[in-house]
Amino acid sequence: MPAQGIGSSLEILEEIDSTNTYLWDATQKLTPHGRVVAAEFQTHGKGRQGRKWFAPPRKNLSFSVILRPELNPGGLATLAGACSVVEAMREIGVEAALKWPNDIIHRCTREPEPRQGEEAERASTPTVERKLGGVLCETRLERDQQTRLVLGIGINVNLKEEEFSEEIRSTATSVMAILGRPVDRNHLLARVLTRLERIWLDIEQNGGQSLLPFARSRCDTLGHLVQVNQGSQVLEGIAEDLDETGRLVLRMESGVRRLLEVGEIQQTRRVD
Ligand code: BT5
Repeated sequence: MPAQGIGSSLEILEEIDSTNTYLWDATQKLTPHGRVVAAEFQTHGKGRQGRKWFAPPRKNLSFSVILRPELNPGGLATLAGACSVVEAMREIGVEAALKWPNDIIHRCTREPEPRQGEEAERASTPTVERKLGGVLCETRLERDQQTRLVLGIGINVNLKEEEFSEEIRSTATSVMAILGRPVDRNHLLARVLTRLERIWLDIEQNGGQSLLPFARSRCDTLGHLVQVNQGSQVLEGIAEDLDETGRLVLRMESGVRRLLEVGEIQQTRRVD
């Protein structure tokens, strides 16, 4: 792991409310860039907008990284977190993908119903997406005008399907469920941090020039007709692209393009 970069300081806590909250509360101004805090168990793991993040003890990866960029990277920070997980997953044989803006998903094949007169393998194969992990990026501007970010990442690693809480059992999956064997969580964490370090340098030095093509190529959302829930409104359109700051380019039926910074995707269907 890099000597001065992300992961050069790594603390593993047995139990904490949330690794994101911990980094905001406990460390204040002395926290160096790249410090990582992981927890074996979070009593109040957080998702976005006050949602809960579920992870039983010692099965998953739940960690947060403190980042002190020169300039606020906007949506690129969340993309960096998600893409470092996607890349690390692919290295261990898990075909993970990014679901904009902050989900790491895996598509599994549902057995096709053979149509009459058609062989099973020729029938179109529907897939279902399952959530493998998520990113929660929180940003604050300090009094000295420096931006500070806490990038929290949760990955379902060695969970059996029956160990998921009931409310997410049909929508979540884990590395173990996909590969059929447990994986070493320390090695996986090291992989993700190494990828994150590289992606972060690309953001700081080149504005994410390498990150963006990777994110686009691994973004399951692109090319889909989607509904994006923005709290006050639901927008529908074709997810066309990610712009240079990580925003989703949504082409509405009218032809107008909207640039979305945040939102909840309710994916509908692929349009080729
Ligand atoms: C996220 O929020 O996906 C961000 C998750 C970030 C978790 C990490 S763990 C380390 C750090 N410390 C924290 O306290 N948080 C971060 P969102 O897109 O809002 O998704 C939340 C929703 O995902 C929930 O409402 C559930 O429906 C679902 N969910 C919860 N736990 C899950 C899990 N383990 N696997 C799959 N889906 C889950």
